[in-house]
Amino acid sequence: MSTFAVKPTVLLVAAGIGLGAASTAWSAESLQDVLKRRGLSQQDVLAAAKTYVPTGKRDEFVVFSSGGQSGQVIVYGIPSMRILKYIGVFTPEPWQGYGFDEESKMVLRGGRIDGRDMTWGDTHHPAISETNGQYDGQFLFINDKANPRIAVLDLQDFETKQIVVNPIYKSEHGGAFVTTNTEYVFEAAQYPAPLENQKFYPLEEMNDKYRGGMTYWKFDRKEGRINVKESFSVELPPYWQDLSDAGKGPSEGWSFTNSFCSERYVGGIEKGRPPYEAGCSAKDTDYLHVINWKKAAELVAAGKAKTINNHKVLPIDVAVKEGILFLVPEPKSPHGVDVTPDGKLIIVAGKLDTHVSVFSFEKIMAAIKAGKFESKDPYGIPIIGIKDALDKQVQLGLGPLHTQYDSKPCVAYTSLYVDSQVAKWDYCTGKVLDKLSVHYNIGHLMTMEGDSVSPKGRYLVALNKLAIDRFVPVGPLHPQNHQLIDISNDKMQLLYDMPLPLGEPHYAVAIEAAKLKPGVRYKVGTDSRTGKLSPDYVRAGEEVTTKTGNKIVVKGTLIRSHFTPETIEAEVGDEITLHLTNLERAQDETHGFTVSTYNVHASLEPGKTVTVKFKADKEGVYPYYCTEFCSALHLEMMGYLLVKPKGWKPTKTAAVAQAVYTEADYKATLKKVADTQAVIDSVVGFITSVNYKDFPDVVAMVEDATDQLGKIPEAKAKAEAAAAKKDWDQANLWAEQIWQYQVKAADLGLRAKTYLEQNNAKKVQ
Ligand code: RUQ
Ligand code: CUA
Repeated sequence: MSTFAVKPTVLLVAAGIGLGAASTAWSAESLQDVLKRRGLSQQDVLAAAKTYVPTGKRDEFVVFSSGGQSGQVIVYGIPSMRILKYIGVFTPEPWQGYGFDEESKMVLRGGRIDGRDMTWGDTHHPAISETNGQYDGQFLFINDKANPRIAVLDLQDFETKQIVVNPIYKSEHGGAFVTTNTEYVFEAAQYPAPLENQKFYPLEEMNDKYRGGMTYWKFDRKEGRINVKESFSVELPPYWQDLSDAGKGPSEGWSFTNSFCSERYVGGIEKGRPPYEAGCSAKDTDYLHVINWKKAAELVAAGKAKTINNHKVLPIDVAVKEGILFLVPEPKSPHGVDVTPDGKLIIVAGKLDTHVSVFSFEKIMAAIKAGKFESKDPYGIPIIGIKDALDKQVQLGLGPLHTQYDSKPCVAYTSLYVDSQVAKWDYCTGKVLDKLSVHYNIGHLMTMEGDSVSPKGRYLVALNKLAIDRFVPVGPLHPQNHQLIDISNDKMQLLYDMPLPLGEPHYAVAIEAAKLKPGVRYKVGTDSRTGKLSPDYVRAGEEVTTKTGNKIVVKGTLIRSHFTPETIEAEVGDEITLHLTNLERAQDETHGFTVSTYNVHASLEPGKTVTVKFKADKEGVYPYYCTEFCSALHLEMMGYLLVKPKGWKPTKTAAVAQAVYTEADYKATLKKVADTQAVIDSVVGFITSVNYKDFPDVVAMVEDATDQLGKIPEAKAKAEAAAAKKDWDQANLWAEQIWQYQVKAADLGLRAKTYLEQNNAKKVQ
């Protein structure tokens, strides 16, 4: 038997003995014993059973959470709360090579502001693309509050594809929110400033020269990108626009944006003035902005906008004259604006109020139609009387912030920041149904597909701002605490605390896992950031290195467990560009790439082509290697970058040091090869005896294995030619290479076989 076949048997026997011993120990401890030993209550066990996802099983929902100051997106599953991925968005992310390879640098470059690279971001509000008001699982949008930007992520591969910079704001908060068919992605300003770029006006001129606004980014679904040219903004007064939501159903075509500091207060502690916090919360009400975005888009198309910083902005006076912009007073220091799933009501919370205000879209429209306004603001915008717009107000508790919806009609959940509670209530009757304490000081909360026209109920996540005593202490900076809550019964039940150690996640969205259909491999040669084939990819056998002047271009490939080429020779000062293609098709066969001390890194998932560029500006010998543990010979997946001093000439030809092999070694290797072939034949026999072609993942593995086997004849010819010359070193090494190809093919074959067995492949004759 070959060593290849023996090893697994030995392992199995060892594992069998181990298991036998362990199972005796396990059976000695009953569930009751464990409860006692760990001090768990029945309630704890119930919660555990509701969140536990056994190995091999998957979560029901997938969450996309903002990663706060990390500038990333965090992906995790519900109910297990297991983290699945961090996605680099506004900041470089080394594992994914994001910001270290040329393709992703292009994406980050789209987020440059005033010619400067922004290497951090503060992600706030993710939004999943919608079709007819339902999450469709195709795209994710998220904003950067600190440096006003919006990013587009494609859920085909969970990668960031585009970053757009807001052309007129200096800060923002209320983005991203999408319209019911993702025609537009909203981004509202936060702190007013002059809209013209790099233009100074003193604070005293705030009322005249500072502005807020609401940007409508046009989304081109076919391209999967925001169309910057067709995007526009509506100019708004220098109130501090906050959060937004899109109308749906009857309110489709409208957008709602709340605001605070409509006092337009200017602070200045250093000059003896009371701080912003006092001046900006003095009035009893601020304004909800009600905007007809559909009409606004038509007005912009009709040329009614002015251009600021190359961007179309619909002026306030035009918006007022055309009847597309209205204000509704909202109490007090408002926060959160959430349209009900049926699109009829708009729920606004007030940070300093104990109520939530439920506004009626129908009433708002009736007032507009009747021209019934209580007054105008200083900018001439009609103000609808609060009584003419309110459906009801409901007292919930201290510090209400955000509202999410249940699958059950009329049921809503509102976060209470000061009370550290979630309030469950009925927005049709105004009754409070239940309250649950969370830990601590909840900001946003999120139900499953809770922003869509058909929320899925089941679970709620409380995004708590403080964790305080919930976790093992890790120093003064605490992780955030996402708490999972079961909302499928009348009473809410707290199930799970999840620490999130990647910045302050502001908001999250959850989608049914079944709606996501990401790919597991790229078409070979794909530049994932553009979604197109890279002009620089090569297939196996086409690898090439060229040098023109001081520019070296390598078009290489990666496949278990080697790079082609394995040596790159350069002179100090050469500029090196590597276009690397991962030829693998098998799922999860990612290779990484780095050149030591040159600060480059790439992640090459199956089929991907990535470009790495750097200047070989220092003499020396620099190993490059694969950074993903991809195979048994992962550590051997390497090569050398040789950076020679200018004008260097070899002085003596040193033979490459080699072990000395004999004819007996060669024969032994040939025997090993023959034995391994027998294993491969039996695996192939099994695979072809079943309907493997019905399993695309297996087909990909078989293709990869065939690739590996296909290289054997060339190696075999080389081995035989060397043997004919009695060059046993070369003969043995090429025979070893044949065995390497076999081992990789066998590895793939065995994986395919296991897959087929587990998925009940059927016999074919
Ligand atoms: S908000 S601080 Cu989403 Cu309550 Cu940003
Ligand atoms: Cu490829 Cu490790």
